[in-house]
Amino acid sequence: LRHNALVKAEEGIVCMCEERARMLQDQFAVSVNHVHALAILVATFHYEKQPPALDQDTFADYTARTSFERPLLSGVAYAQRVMHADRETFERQQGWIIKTMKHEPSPAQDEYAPVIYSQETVSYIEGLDMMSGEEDRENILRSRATGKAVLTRPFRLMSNHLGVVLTFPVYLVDLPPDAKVEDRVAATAGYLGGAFDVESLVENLLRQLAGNQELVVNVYDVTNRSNPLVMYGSEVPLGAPSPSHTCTLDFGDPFRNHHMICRYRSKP
Ligand code: WA2
Repeated sequence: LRHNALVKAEEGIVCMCEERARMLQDQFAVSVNHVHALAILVATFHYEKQPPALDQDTFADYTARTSFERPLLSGVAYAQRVMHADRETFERQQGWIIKTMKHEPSPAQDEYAPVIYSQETVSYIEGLDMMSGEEDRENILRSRATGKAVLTRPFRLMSNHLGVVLTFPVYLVDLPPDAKVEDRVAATAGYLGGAFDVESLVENLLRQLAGNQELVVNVYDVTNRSNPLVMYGSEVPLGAPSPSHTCTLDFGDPFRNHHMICRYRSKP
């Protein structure tokens, strides 16, 4: 009997964990797909029209009205690539100066990635050089070198919530899939991205599921197997061993690996 109860508990946790992993992965994938479409929107209306047929008001309106398409993103924005030689002209045209993510005037850099369009929910990054933050900068460099969607490791976003940033590159010209890195970098116009507010939006998602009370869910970035990074959930060490289940998650960036671990809150 005791054995049976344990088997039942283990089967239950497998089902509940797989349900949650599938749900999270699906909501992540639809959000990434929609950001991809926004990157194409910027390429089409900002760069392929002369003069640009896009401005902050239009971007803010469109992204607010389509936010239901990006259930796990707290907001999206477009950062333009600005080379140092073009900084003065850019700042004069915009009427503001490029600031760092610490809200100081940006010191001289080879290049910058100031946010020119933003969803209102993340309006606090407007005018900030996204290359001034380590995680954002690494994302920008990796996205433009690969032409693909990339994710940061989990870190504290400017909202102060734990999450990850998603970045898509926007190019000035159409590039073949096998384009060389230097050609990709040379053709880079800017970066369309958004913040996955994992801490609050995944909490919301899980709260809606049956069995939420009894289950402890953790998500880790396990890219470096020997140093798993918490992406969701608490890091508290476990007491007595209880049944647990691990599911692999695919968030679409082959450079990163993630998994979910589910346990019962108290021994069943
Ligand atoms: N967006 C919102 N909150 C953040 C953040 C971010 N990055 N970084 C830290 N907190 C415009 O990759 C380009 C968005 C960066 C895109």
